[in-house]
Parts: sequence; C-alpha cells; structure tokens
Amino acid sequence: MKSSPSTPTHPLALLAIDGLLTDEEREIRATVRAAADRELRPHVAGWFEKGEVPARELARTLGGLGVLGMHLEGYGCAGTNAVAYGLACMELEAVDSGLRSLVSVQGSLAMYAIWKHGSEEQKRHWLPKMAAGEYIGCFGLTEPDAGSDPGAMRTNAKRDGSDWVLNGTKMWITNGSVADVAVVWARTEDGVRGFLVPAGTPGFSAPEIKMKLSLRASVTAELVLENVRLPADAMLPGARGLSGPLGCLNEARFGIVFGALGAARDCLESAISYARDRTVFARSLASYQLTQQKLADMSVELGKGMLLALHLGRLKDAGELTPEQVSVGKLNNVREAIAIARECRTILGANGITLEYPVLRHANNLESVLTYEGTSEVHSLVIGKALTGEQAFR
Ligand code: TGC
Ligand code: FAD
Repeated sequence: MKSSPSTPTHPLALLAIDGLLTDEEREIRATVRAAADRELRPHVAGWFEKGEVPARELARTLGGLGVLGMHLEGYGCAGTNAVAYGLACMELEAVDSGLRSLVSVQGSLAMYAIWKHGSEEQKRHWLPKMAAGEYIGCFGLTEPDAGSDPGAMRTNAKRDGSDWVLNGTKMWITNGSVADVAVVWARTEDGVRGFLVPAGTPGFSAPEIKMKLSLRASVTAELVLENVRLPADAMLPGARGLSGPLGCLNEARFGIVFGALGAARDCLESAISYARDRTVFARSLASYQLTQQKLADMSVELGKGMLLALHLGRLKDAGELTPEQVSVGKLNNVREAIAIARECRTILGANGITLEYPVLRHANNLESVLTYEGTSEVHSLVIGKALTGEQAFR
C-alpha cells in the first residue's frame, strides 16, 4: 500500500477486497460500471431535479445490459451468481438508488415472484420480455395502513364464478404507473395470494406520487383496484400465505446490501477528491487531521460493509443464506451508507447541498432505502427475535 499523497489508495483497495472476487464477477462489475457511467450518470442529476425519469427507455437500456432478473435461470435471464448480481446493484446505486430500485423491483420482486411462484404459462408470457426491459413490472404489497405489517392488508380478492374480483389500494409502489404488469398481493379466503394485474385492466389505475424529496429519479405510485375482474389463471399458483411476498423481499433486500454501499462509495470518492482539491486556511482540506479521521472512519465502515455483503453473497450462492442474515446486512449497510453520505456532505461544505455533487442526492435517496424493504427498526426486531426467541413486533 502506497502512502505518498500523490498516489492515494481507494477506500475499497485498503482491504484488497477485489482479490475475493472471481474474474467473471470483476468482468460483470466492470461492464455494468462502464455502461452506468456512460449512459446513466450524465443524466441522473437532471432526472432527480425534474423528478422525472424516462422509465421505459431506462428499462430497455438495463435489459440490454442484461441486469434485469440477471440472477434468475432460464426465460431469457442471465443466470449469474448472487455476488455478480450484488455487484451490479452496487454499480447502479453508485449512480443513483432510483436506478437500483428499478432493477430490484423488476428482477428481485416482480420477476422473482413470477419465476418462483408462477405457472409455466405465466413465466413464458412475462419473463423473457421483462428480462429484455420490454415489459416493466411492479410489486404491490404496502398499503396506506399496512407498511411494516403487511399482514394487516385490506386489499382482497373474492371468487366470482371462476374469476377473481380485486378491491383495495396499494401505496408507495416503485414503477407502479409505468408497469405493464402489477404483482398484487391480496387477502383471500385461502390466505394471502398473489395476482398478476396487466396494465389497462378495467378498474385498475396507478396514479403517480409526486412531491418526493427522495428517490426522485424513480417512479413511485399508488395502485387503485376497484372491482378489478381477473381470470382464474391470473393468480400465482405457487404462493400461499404471507411467506409468498416475504420470500420475494429476501431477494430484493439482498441486492440492497450491496447497492447501498455503491451510494456510499460514490459519496466517499467525491469527498476525498473534494478534500484534496479544496484549500482552507491556506492548506488542502485533506491535510487536516479532522478530515482524515472522518475519511478513515468512513472507509473502515465501507470496507466492513463490503466484507459483510460478500460473505452474505457467498452464503446465498451456497444456498445457505437465511432471512435473519439478510436483515443483518440490510440493517448495517444501509445504516452505515446513510451515515457516510451525511458525513461526506460536511466535507463538501456548501457545495455539498447542490446537485453538482452526488452526495446529498445519495443521502436523500438513502432515507427511502432505510425505510423500504423493511425499516431499520423491523430488521432490528428480526435480529432481536433470532437472538432471544421472542417476537417483539406486536
Ligand atoms: P410472521 O408471522 O413472522 O411470518 C408470516 C409468514 O411469513 C414467513 N416469513 C418469511 N418467509 C420468507 N422470508 C422472510 N423474510 C420471512 N419472514 C417471515 C414466516 O415464516 C411465516 O410463514 P408461515 O408459513 O408460518 O405462515 O409475520 P409477521 O406478520 O409477524 O411479520 C414479520 C415481519 C414484520 C418481519 C414482516 O412482516 C416484514 O418483513 N415486514 C416488513 C415489510 C416490508 O419489508 N415491506 C416491503 C414492501 S416491498 C418494498 O418496499 C419494495 S421497495 C424496493 C425498491 O424500490 O427498491
Ligand atoms: P410504518 O410501518 O407505518 O412505520 C412507521 C415507523 O414505525 C417506522 O419507523 C417503523 O420502523 C416503525 N415501526 C413499525 N412497526 C414497528 C414495531 N413493531 N416496533 C417499533 N417500530 C415500529 N412497498 C411495496 O410494496 N412495493 C414497492 O415497490 C415499494 N416501493 C417503495 C418506494 C419508496 C420510495 C418508498 C419510500 C417506499 C416503498 N414501499 C414499497 C413501501 C415501503 O416498503 C414501506 O414504506 C415500508 O415497509 C414501511 O412502511 P410504512 O411507510 O407504512 O411505515
């Protein structure tokens, strides 16, 4: 490791973590990073400022890159390992959490739900076009009065002959208003079941949620279902009970374990570069001990988070990853990422509050990441239950 001020070490190179990746994983990461820097990064501050993203075009770009459902086997999906998928999430979130969100919801929630619980016909119909980004999917679990506690959902599906009739409202649904298909979870006489609701079905609408201060480069919508009539084969046959949707969440939460570190890395790179260029009291900001302490602490946390993510990725690839372990990763890495983003903001001073730099944009986005896919409190309680055997949710 070199210590000359003219050859600084990258925070993630401190622990030589790249040596723990295979050549293929490094290649996939490099491909995603190059495409993200070329095609997404130049536009993202503008999308965030406007609060609008060209979602359909983005989905096709991401489909062309092969990242939509990349960890799934068959049906046009790349079938990579979990670590490669995590690294792709990291590169996308280094640009913006909203882009990783699009990929998480498409691949790990909507596509995964169909891949895991769908009929052969449902898989053949939806998955190849979703992998290509021609169709967009969303995942409707949360409701206005049922977020952390999805078991309190009111959306219901009732039999009418062989049809199903759905009523209810879903809230905060990523990709909702641009989706071609919504995976909607609803209460039935037989417990919670999943339904595939194609856009344009009479009675179904998806008004976009505006005035967000976070995840502005991402589409968020409400899903309104008023007597939505669906044929019998719209139900996902393989999911019965709350374990259906909660099992899908493990997949998306895993992507966030890596993804959040991408946002943190981008903030840290920005802060180091800024500190080296900025002169305060006649010296480089990077030369002050207080700055170096901040950078050292943040790099230690980034490195620890990366080791944790890789460990969980290896467990997932071995088929051994448990939901409680995913909670450890999501809780720690998002919590540390948001702390890093906020600390980096202080190093940039007033410049840190603008969209000229990515830091406050990342920090604001991470407020959503802290909340969705299980809040930090929910993940603490999952870990607490594992440690004590006592559930403290209710
Ligand atoms: P509980 O009684 O513990 O469990 C009910 C059934 O589900 C099973 N289960 C799981 N299965 C697989 N994976 C998991 N992680 C699971 N957690 C629970 C459980 O074994 C049981 O199965 P069975 O067969 O015995 O019925 O459920 P509970 O009602 O006590 O709730 C537990 C709790 C609080 C952990 C759960 O409700 C929870 O995770 N709440 C958080 C909800 C959440 O994360 N929502 C996310 C919505 S999607 C989203 O935010 C997308 S944003 C994506 C983006 O834009 O990137
Ligand atoms: P609540 O559940 O009301 O929680 C409020 C506070 O209470 C939190 O701090 C929480 O941790 C705390 N709390 C809750 N229960 C307990 C407890 N037992 N003990 C102690 N504290 C507790 N959902 C989807 O289904 N699909 C999506 O695509 C999707 N995309 C999203 C995109 C964005 C940008 C955002 C912000 C959210 C999205 N969500 C989505 C919703 C998200 O999953 C929920 O916001 C989240 O699960 C929390 O639910 P809530 O907002 O209703 O908060």
